[in-house]
This record gives sequence, C-alpha cells and structure tokens, in this order.
Amino acid sequence: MAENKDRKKQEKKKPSALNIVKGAEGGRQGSASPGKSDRRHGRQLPTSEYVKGVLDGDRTILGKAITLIESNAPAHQDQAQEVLKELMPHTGGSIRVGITGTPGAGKSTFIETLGTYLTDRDHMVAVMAVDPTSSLTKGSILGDKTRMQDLGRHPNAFIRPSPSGGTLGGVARKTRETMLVFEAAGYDVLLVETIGVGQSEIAVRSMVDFFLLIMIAGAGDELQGIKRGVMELADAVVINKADGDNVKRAKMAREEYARALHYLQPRAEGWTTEVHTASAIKGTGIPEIWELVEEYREITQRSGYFEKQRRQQSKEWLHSMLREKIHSLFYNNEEIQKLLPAIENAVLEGKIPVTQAAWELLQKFEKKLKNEKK
Ligand SMILES: Nc1nc2c(ncn2[C@@H]2O[C@H](COP(=O)(O)OP(=O)(O)O)[C@@H](O)[C@H]2O)c(=O)[nH]1
Ligand SMILES: [Mg+2]
Repeated sequence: MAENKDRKKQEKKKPSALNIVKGAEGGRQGSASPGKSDRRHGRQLPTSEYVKGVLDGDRTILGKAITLIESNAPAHQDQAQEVLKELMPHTGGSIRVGITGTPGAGKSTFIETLGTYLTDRDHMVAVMAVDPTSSLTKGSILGDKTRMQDLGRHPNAFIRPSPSGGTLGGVARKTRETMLVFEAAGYDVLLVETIGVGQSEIAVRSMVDFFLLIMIAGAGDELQGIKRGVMELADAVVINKADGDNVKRAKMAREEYARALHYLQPRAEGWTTEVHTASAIKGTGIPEIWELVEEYREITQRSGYFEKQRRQQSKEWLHSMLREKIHSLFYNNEEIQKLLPAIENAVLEGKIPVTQAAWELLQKFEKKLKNEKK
C-alpha cells in the first residue's frame, strides 16, 4: 500500500491503531489486500450489497452493516455514512424504547421476557445496549448473553451487545446509527438497555421515544434519592421482582412512587407517568406494560408530540456531534498541543488571566484553520 501524508500523521499519533488504519485504506482504494482490519471486521462489501441485504432483512449482512458502523477506521466510517444515507428513507418506522434502572434491578431479564412476548406476537425486536464501560469489564455483555439466550435464538429477534470502547459520545452515536439500520431491516420494536449509572441514562433518553425505569422495592432511601433525577426522565416506572414474598412490598413501593410522581411534571405532553408492578421472571405485568407503550405511541402520535420529540432529538444529536468534533479538532491540533503546556503553566502561576489564555489559544486555532483552507 502506498505511503501517504495521512498515514504518516496517524503513525505519529497512534502507532497502535496503525494496522487498522492500513486495512481501512486498502478498503477505500478498493484494494483486495487483507490487512488486519479485514480479519477483524471481515471483508467490506460494496455499499449496494449492504443496502440490499439490510432491506431484505438478511441477518448476516445486517450484522456486517452494524460492524461497519461500529468500526473506527476512517474508510469504514465513510462507507457506513454512504450506507446510512441510502437506508434513511426506510428508517423511523419503529417504536424506540429505552430501559434503565440500577444494576441488578432486572433490566436484561425484563428485556428477555418482553422481547419474547413481542416476538411471539410477530413483532420484530432488536435489542441494544449503551455501555461505555463494556470494553473494560466485558461482564455485562456476557451476563446479558446468558440472560437473553431464548430471545437470542428467536428468528424475529436480534441482540447486539454494546459497541465496546470509546467515549460515551462515540458509543451513543454508533447505537443511534445501528437503530436506523434495524429500522430499515424491518424491526418494529427497538429496546435499548442502559447500564443504569451515570450519563448513559441521559444518552439513551435522548435517542428513544419511550423511557422505562425499572426499580425494585426496598432498595434503600439513598438509592431512591439518586433515582429521583432519573424519575423525571421516565415515561413509566416498573417495580420489578413482584413475585413470591416480594409482592406486598412491591405494591407498597408502587404506591410510594406514584405519590412521588404526582408532584413531578409529566415528561411528555399529554401523558401521565404511571407506576406498575411486574415480575420479569414470571412474566406477570409484562402485557400491561406493553399496552402502556402502545397507548403512549397512539396518544403522542395523534398530538404530534411523538414526531416533535424525534425532530428535537435529531437536532440535539447534530449539536452534540458538532461539539465533539470541534473539541477533538482543537485538542488534536499540533500547534495547540505545542502551546498548551506553557499557557497552562502561565495560568497556574497566575501570570495571565484565564480568559486571555483561552482567547490566545482560540485565536491561534482560528488562524491555523484559515491557513489550512488556503
Ligand atoms: N425474583 C426475581 N428476580 C429477578 C427478576 N428479574 C430479574 N431477577 C434477577 O435479578 C438479577 C439481576 O437481573 P438482570 O436482568 O441481570 O438485571 P440488570 O442488571 O438490571 O440487567 C438476576 O439474578 C435475575 O435473575 C424478577 O422479576 N423476579
Ligand atoms: Mg443487564
């Protein structure tokens, strides 16, 4: 493969990613030489084959298209965008449901039971997760795979573990794009699980139509305090594990949460957030919760809120991508990287005011951008 300037830049910055970049560039030039990325990602197909395969609901190609979207290699990302552009007219036809709740509340079990309930009723169900920690622990992926074994075998279901590695922003982008691919392939129910801690809940909230919070009875007051912020994001709350000795406690918890919700502004226009009890293991309460989702869709589609929320989400997604890109352009800029330590020190030592330091760096950056344009 020919040397080029881009490659040289990459070599300097990230020697470990070199092989992946090499393979990707081979792909871009249409060369058939197998680099490491070919082995990792399988050979890239022509764009039209991804598009046709996805639209035909071909599971193998669907998997490959998602792998393409998840790849960090620039050539893969370029092609992924081409594929997505072709698929766009066929997207949007699903109900997108986010599922959150503290670890151990039963999210994965709930998804397995709900997913099976839906596939038995001829729905096409895709399951995804947003877990920016998954590359570190691997635990959640393995755990979910065993928990979703039956669903995973169903021909109408497709389970895709969280894309691993990278920032929350990166993982969220990949999940959003994967959702579009699933829709183009005819999946009409998308279920997205969060890890239930930190910012991943906000990220998933911003990509779904309906957000379901799964709680358990008696998890402690301090926990409920943490969850209050998340309760404001929910369109419905489920008290799970309402089985065996736990039924009574679950019902009491439901009353308690319903009272708490009473004082909160409902999140969606024209909708009241309800609390239900369920047992993901026994399957009780699951049909009622699905009915609620259907009702939500009906009401909000009629009022126009459904579409309005989606448009708003796209707009926010655009801005968050721009912010991320601008951030990385700035911090990866060679000149900025050279200047930054000295300016940081000057700020630390109180030699220049912070505002001045920021303006100086930004002016350098702006100049650099202008020069590059020439
Ligand atoms: N008794 C009971 N246990 C449940 C129920 N749902 C989940 N569990 C158990 O709770 C544990 C955590 O479940 P999991 O689905 O992995 O929770 P997640 O971390 O929220 O995804 C597992 O041992 C499940 O078997 C339920 O409805 N009833
Ligand atoms: Mg889980």
